[in-house]
Amino acid sequence: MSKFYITTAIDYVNNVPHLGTAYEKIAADAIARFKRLQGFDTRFLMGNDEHSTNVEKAAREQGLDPIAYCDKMAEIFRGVWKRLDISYDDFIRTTEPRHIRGVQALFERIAAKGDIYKGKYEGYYCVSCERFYPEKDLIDGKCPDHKTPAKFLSEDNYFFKLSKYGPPLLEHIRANPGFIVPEIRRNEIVNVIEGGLEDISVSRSTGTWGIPLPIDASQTVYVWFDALINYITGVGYPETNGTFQRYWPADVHVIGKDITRFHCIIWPAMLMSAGVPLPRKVLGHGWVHFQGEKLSKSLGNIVSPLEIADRWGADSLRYYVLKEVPLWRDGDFTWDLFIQRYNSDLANDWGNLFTRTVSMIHRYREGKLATVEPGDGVGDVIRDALRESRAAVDRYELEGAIEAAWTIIRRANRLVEERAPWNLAKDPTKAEDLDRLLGTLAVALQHTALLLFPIMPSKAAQVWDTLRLEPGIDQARFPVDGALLRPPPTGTPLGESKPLFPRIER
Ligand code: ME8
Repeated sequence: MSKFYITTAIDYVNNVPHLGTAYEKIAADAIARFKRLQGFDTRFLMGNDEHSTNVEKAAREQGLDPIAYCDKMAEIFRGVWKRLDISYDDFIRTTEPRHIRGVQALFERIAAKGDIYKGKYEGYYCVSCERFYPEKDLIDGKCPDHKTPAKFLSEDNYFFKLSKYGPPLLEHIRANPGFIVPEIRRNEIVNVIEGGLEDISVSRSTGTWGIPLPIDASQTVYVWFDALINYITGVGYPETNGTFQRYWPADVHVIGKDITRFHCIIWPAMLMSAGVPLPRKVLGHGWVHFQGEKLSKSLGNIVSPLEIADRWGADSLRYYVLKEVPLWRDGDFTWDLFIQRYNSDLANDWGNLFTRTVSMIHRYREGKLATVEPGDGVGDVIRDALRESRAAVDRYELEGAIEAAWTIIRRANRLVEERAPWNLAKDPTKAEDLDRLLGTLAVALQHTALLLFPIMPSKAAQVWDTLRLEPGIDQARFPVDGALLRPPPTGTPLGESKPLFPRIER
């Protein structure tokens, strides 16, 4: 069986998850779920990035020991991901012994290669980015991203010979056009490398909140050097048999556009130095804004994904962000558009197809299907949708996969209008036509559940179970190309027609 290994950024835990971090996890989750449906042996890794100065500061502000604080935050993060139905297979924390061991092993290999040397770092550092800045990149002495003053540091540190890896990195990027997507990110990275890479400091001499350097325990590993390694410690590194051998290299790292440089320059250079194969792809997704503004604490517009999920369900939040914020560009969350999408796409289109189909089968046929051969060309619409969904996911266009499901929904709803089953039901000579129509609608609905399961897992499961399909939808697999799923049973009464998405009244 082919494998598929997908990761997200690991989050800093100085704040709780917000809409932006949730978006990334929802998108990666949908991809992982699609891959499982397509029969891949899928591994989905997430985690928390704990050795940051900001995390330590947040802990101290709460009067907690950093590790006690991180334990508490890990529970909070996991709770949010559970509520949003994020189906990670493993969750790594950078304070775990398995990670620390792997970081030290990789560091030692890089040092053994002769790529680490001692030097003096003098320059600016933004604590929020956890990154060193050349003075020329600061604006009035402030971080261009966070607009907060950068700190001047002067420390004896260990450096990594990043400069040496510019040429092989460029060669790799040119030989593998799919390595960095979307293209705009790829061009950005190529420009940075062509501008010349400088060696980077990879240790800190102040503080103890971090992983001790294996070659000098008086220093800790620079937090980014530490964090990036989670992608391999999460599959067992430094052990290179078993899980690591099975899943590495990762098929895709899903991360935000602000941190592509770490993932497309520093990380692959570290791996090249250590002789570990590079990940296949880095996907630098866009930003989610809220009501047109950047999400920021100072603007006070940090919406909790839980608030949306608690009011309108996790599935409708998942649907909204995946439909409205394609991975390759920025997008916006507004309450107006959310309510509009919810009422028109979810309540009217999909929800209505579900309730009307199931209610008619109850009303006219005591809940039982007589035949499940899709007619009226619906079989072909489904076959095309299955193909298009798969192709869209291969291009990481989740909005395209949603659209594929909607071709079935629209066709089926139109069929109801055209064939007017309420009239067929009045005419005993049309009984067979009605049976065929109801069977067609049920099969259409079944396939919408399959295609939307990665996007809206809990509503898709409701549709699936109502149609009395077995085993459960989490065991379902895409049919082979050109085929349809095994249809719902005939003669077994369907479940109740409970509304999928009760309308939101303004
Ligand atoms: O950067 N829209 O952690 P983080 C979309 N610990 N994505 C957003 C976003 C928004 N408004 N805001 C943040 C870190 N993100 C490091 C990563 S990985 C080895 C270490 C994304 O908690 C952001 O781009 O600041 C990143 O991919 C993720 O959320 C975590 O951000």
